[in-house]
Amino acid sequence: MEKKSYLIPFQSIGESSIGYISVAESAQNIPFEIKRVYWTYFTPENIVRGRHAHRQTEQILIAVAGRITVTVEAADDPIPQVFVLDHPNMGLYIPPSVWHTMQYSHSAVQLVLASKEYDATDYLRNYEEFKQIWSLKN
Ligand code: T46
Repeated sequence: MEKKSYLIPFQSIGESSIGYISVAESAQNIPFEIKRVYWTYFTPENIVRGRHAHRQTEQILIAVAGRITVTVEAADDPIPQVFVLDHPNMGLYIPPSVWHTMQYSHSAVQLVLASKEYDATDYLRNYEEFKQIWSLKN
């Protein structure tokens, strides 16, 4: 059984009169050592990004502004799950071997915490290959 995608609620430290801070820390609330951080912004609303799975990289996606609709499909479960990230205190953990796509509201800024440095060979960008590799494993 592969690991599943799941939401990670971050604590909102503060109050409305002074604003909030949320914290991601490897030994505390992140299930891997963070090796890379990147962010995505100014994505037109009609664009679907992603359309890939990772061989090894684990990630957490956070909509630090705006709204992100993330669709995930686990290699061992053909029924896709849809997560709407619309609050900066919520993260979505995506394990390896999960096909994912993202759509962004106009103002969305996506922050991603990743368990590995960037490596183009870690990406599976062909959906048929993604399904085939999984079926060969089982
Ligand atoms: C993911 C989703 C959530 C780099 O050179 N270094 C990097 O660390 C990253 C993340 C990307 N790039 C280059 C590779 C491509 O030439 O940036 C370009 C766009 O990457 P991509 O088409 O993979 O972008 P998205 O938005 O479809 O996917 C990104 C991440 O790449 C991916 O790992 O899971 O965000």
